[in-house]
Amino acid sequence: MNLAELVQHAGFAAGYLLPVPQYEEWTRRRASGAFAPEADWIEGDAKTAYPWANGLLLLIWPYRPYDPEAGLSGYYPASNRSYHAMMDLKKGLQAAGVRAERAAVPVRSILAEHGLATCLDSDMLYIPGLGTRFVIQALAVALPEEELVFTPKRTPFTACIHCRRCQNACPGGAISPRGYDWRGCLRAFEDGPGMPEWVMEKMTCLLGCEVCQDVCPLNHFIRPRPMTEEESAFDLDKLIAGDLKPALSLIGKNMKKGGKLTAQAAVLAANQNRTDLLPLLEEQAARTDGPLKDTLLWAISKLQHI
Ligand code: B12
Ligand code: SF4
Ligand code: SF4
Repeated sequence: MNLAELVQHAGFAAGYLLPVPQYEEWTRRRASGAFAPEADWIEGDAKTAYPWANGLLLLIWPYRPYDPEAGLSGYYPASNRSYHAMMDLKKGLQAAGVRAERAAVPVRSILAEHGLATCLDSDMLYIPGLGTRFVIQALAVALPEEELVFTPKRTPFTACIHCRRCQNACPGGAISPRGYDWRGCLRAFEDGPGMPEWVMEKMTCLLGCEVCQDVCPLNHFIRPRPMTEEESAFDLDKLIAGDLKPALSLIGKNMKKGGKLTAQAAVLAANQNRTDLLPLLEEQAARTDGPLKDTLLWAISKLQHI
């Protein structure tokens, strides 16, 4: 078995084999409520969570963002592709007799600790040559002793030029001289069909927020790309009409969560002044109830008052 070849064959730009960590301070901070609820499923003490593993394979999947007018985060389609690549790699390892399981670990802390990446003021992780535009996947592995060759630690480095562009542009005020606070980050409130009004007012794209990464000069060497024909699945009219299947096949079924995509499409339609979508929004509102209906009504009211 050649681990580097398997990683490359699966389509990852890099795979780092690292010791299984045990982050007591990280776990304590999380328990004190310092982290967003989305971090609840992560195992700070990976040694206890994966006692059979002797290594962690951290996998890096770079991607290009979409043109800003596409109104879609490039991260989530890339995340879905990298997830399937990781599952293929897992099967390849298992076929070679190596136990491998997806690991829910604090991937940024691990990469930063080993000098393989560095954290910017925007709270995004940066890798030279990739900017912040990459997805990180992790596999816990039980490799035979002769294969257990860890990636050497590098000297920690800095990259942020503290230009404050992310701070000035962040629509929620999440980035300040005191650091990043998830309570101001739009993405933290976009997981369901209902969203706080301040989030809806400031949303600029579907599936998360791209603003701090778009403005960062450390990303400007990465050319955005137009959407493909297949990605027209994210057209707002289709999502508002509830035609979600083609879009979900590109981002994963777990993104469905109670009308979240339809809700985000309605909000974006309102923020983009898409009065042409008013009849469709009204039709959908008439046959919906609960938080999704409230979101549709918010979008309708906004469009009616332009
Ligand atoms: C919870 C979570 C969120 C929360 C909170 C985000 C946050 N910044 O804390 C919400 C839902 C808001 C969110 C939003 C987004 N997220 Co998110 N999120 C996560 C998740 C699941 C856990 C992160 C976490 O625990 N944060 C708590 C912080 C404090 O801990 P940490 O991540 O370990 O990182 C800190 C340490 O590394 C520490 N540190 C710095 N130097 C050193 C050195 C040492 C030795 C140590 C030990 C630690 C350390 O500083 C880091 C930053 O505070 C990770 C996936 C994962 N498995 O980790 C993805 C992840 C961080 N998210 C990611 C992305 C892409 C996003 C969004 C861009 C999505 C979008 N398009 O909207 C936004 C960006 C928001 C932002 N500016 O950070 C990517 C980031 C990739 C990258 N290049 O950095 C990740 C890694 C997912 C992935 N698998 O690729 N996310
Ligand atoms: S925009 Fe400027 S301050 Fe913000 S992360 Fe990028 S380099 Fe750092
Ligand atoms: S993802 Fe958006 S809301 Fe969150 S910190 Fe970046 S710019 Fe601010």
